[in-house]
Amino acid sequence: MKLATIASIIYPLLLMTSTGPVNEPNHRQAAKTFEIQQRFFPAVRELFTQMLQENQIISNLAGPRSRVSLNNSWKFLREDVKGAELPRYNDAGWSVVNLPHTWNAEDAFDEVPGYYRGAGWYRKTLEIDSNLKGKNLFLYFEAVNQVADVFVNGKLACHHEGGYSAFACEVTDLVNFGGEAGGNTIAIKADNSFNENIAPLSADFTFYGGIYRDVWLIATEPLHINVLDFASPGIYIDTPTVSEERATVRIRGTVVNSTAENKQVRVKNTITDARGKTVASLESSVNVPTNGKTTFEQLSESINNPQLWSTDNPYLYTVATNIYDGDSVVDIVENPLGFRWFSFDAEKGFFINGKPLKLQGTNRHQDYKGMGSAVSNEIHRSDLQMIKDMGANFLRLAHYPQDPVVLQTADQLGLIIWEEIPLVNYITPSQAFTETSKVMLTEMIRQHYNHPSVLMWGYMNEIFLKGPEKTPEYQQKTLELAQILEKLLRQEDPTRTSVMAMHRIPLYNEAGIADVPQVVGWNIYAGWYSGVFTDFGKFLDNQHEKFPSRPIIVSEYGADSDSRLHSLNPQRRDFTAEYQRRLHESYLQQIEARAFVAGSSLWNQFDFGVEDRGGSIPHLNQKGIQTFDRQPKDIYFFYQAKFSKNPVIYIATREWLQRSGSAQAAGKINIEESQNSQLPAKSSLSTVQPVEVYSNYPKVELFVNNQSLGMKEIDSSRQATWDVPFQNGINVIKACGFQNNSFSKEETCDRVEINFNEQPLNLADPLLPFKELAVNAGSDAQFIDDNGIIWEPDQEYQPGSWGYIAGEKTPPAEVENIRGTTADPLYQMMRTGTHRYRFDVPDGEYEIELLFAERLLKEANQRVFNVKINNQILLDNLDLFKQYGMFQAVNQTFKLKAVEGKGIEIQLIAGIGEPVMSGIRVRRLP
Ligand code: GCB
Repeated sequence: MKLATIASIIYPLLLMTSTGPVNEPNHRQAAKTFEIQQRFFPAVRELFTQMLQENQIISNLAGPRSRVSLNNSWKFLREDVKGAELPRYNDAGWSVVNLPHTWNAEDAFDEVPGYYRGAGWYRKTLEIDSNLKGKNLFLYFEAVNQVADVFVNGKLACHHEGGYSAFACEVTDLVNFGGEAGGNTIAIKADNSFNENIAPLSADFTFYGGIYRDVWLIATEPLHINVLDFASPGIYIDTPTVSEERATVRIRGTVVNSTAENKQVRVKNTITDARGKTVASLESSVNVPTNGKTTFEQLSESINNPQLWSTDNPYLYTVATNIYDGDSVVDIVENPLGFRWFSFDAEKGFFINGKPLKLQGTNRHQDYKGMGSAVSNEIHRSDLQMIKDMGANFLRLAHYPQDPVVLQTADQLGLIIWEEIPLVNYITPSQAFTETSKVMLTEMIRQHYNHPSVLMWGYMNEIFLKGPEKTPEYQQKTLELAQILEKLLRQEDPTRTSVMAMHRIPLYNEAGIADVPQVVGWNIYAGWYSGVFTDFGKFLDNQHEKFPSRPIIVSEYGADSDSRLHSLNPQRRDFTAEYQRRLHESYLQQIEARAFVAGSSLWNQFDFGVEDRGGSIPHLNQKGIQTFDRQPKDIYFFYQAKFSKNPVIYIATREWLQRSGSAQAAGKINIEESQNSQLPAKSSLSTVQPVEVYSNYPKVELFVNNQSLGMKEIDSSRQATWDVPFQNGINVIKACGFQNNSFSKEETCDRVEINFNEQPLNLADPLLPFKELAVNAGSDAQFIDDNGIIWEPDQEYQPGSWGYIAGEKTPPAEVENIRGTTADPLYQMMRTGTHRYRFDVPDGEYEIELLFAERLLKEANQRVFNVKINNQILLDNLDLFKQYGMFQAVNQTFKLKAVEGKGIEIQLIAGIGEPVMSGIRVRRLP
């Protein structure tokens, strides 16, 4: 047995034993395997590395065209080194990685600002059997971010710019066959440095470097369908006429001849339906000169009663293109085909196959927790499945072309696609930038031309957001670039619609750029970055009135959220799940109320990586309605209840299963009252808080601890709310959907358990003996930390209870990453100024933990203060910046006794500047 074979058996086994059970979901397993690969005990790894590094052997390929994965076992080094393209280069010390791979999966999430943007090398040896002599060989990269130089046996095979499209390079003349010269060395230098000539120059996502999609070796006969036409399938299919009754199909392509003679070839296209039945055959003959290429075009006869592709019934045909040299088939390529037609109307919105359809959709970035952009095809597929399961019919692939499997899955699931190239925030007004942008657009269109799901191509997102001074000259250059790309787009593909996404400033209209695309997309964050929810509808109405002939899509809207933050009084930018829900509920209603809005794509389906963001979870954009590892947030089910045709019943508080509150604060229900109602009194107090249910049943009944709180009608925003009296401890909540007042099946019910932590207003209440209390100082939101501790929203002191006396709330700035903690939100909010906190706890021994961070001042001696507890100075001349630096989480713990009914008083006393405090935890010692 070969060493490589032994290694390939033992190594995964070793990985398995060190990564735990193998029946975990694939992506988690993959993430762990990846982690282990990075950290595995170095000596053992080195041994297996050597063994795995034997040649990958390519032999005996079946059929006229074959495709072999080159994903496994690459040597990798994350730096630029001289001579790494040469076969003799010694890469023994490099790590071994499998593709897809990125070198930024970790450093884009650590506490050190910035991430590696530079060059990295990948090397691999490949033995190609001599029986492949005479074939044409290509390396096919689905994407490398962002510049790639591909070397074969030391020679440059191709250079590619742009990190999100595929490219192919022919290597026929560069390879050795059989064991000659020890196989072939494939070396790729990838580089994700900033490059002013390559978009994106700036954007709200991380530019993960590396070979993060699949790599293939393609082998064809010398007579073949063009592989090098911008890495497209070489075949372009469209439907010049299409209706419910009949359709015609046009098929274009290019045949390449690298034989030594001119060839007369037959091109035969067979169109089959989903069951494999042939519905049309097209045939023609083309003359292809030696070492040349010839294009062909065929038009089918009329196909009667085509099955249409739609979002409800995504019916796919297949077009098989066969190239014949005499009687033998020398190449076969298959492509999908869907029959559909569509249009946009500025007044009435979107139509597909003659029928109106509101585009109900979402946006998606391609990265995943722990993996960066290097995600498996399985994840791409399951992402789209989750979007489809939500009931969406529309997906904007923001802000770049995505993996081939994404487009295939969209075709199969029936998701309408808007795809775009990554010109985001600003441009470089240079010829070189224009050229790379044109190549990106051509690649995207040609590579994904045959996907019936794609209806819209975009080429700019919020292009006036950042960048250089927006001088009239710069505006003019940006407009010109838009016009160039628009023209190219329409030449390349007159069958689709052009779109552009813009943000809410007048410049797009003033500079004329909003007049360039056929459909305008607006990204609106009213009620998040500024303003209120209803500014959104007003803005749309205003645009529609001013530009009545422009079709409009809402291309983005959303709010960041963190499942650890909750509020009964949600506020703009508080990152609570509740605020996110309110915003989405309001926006969707405003979208639905406007027939002229063709549809919308919410921002964003999944949280995604943005290295330089510092929200409540650093390095993430948290506007996902699912987390970075795809856990649905409560708002996901609002959309499901709105969009899905399947029955939905969902108690919208799964992100908030640990609640707290005090009966008096929320409207007291005392023991007598609860005894008089139909609820049995289980504890001394119960606290009323709202619970919402999302459902598409007409009526829903809610039960709390088996007692009905009554049946309610579900309103047009697919929800109903109950005031639930929570009792201290576990509360079982059940909601059941009713079709026609009759309900029988258990599966129409949803059930959750909420652990309620009753906080009496009177801390000395003997019915609920005081144990502990944690305060999220300066914040109106409740925060649940990794240990399950609930940090209560701040409140003003009332005798008998607890709270602040004086001071002010200081909300966070845009970007704040607090080091040394995962509880960033606790430190990002604080109380500022000379102030006190009182806790009227019973006498006893206590541990008090105080939380601080310097978030605002960049110098020492600007903020110096004392902290006294029960009149004793415990922190003297605290200068957070001087002692700990900026953005560092600081915790100080003290023990003391509360005596003579005096409770605990914490005083912050200014020396220089204003004192600050972020949190307090008071715990009674046993
Ligand atoms: C936008 C951008 C998108 C951002 C988003 C946000 O308008 O198009 O790239 O991620 O806003 O969350 O701010």
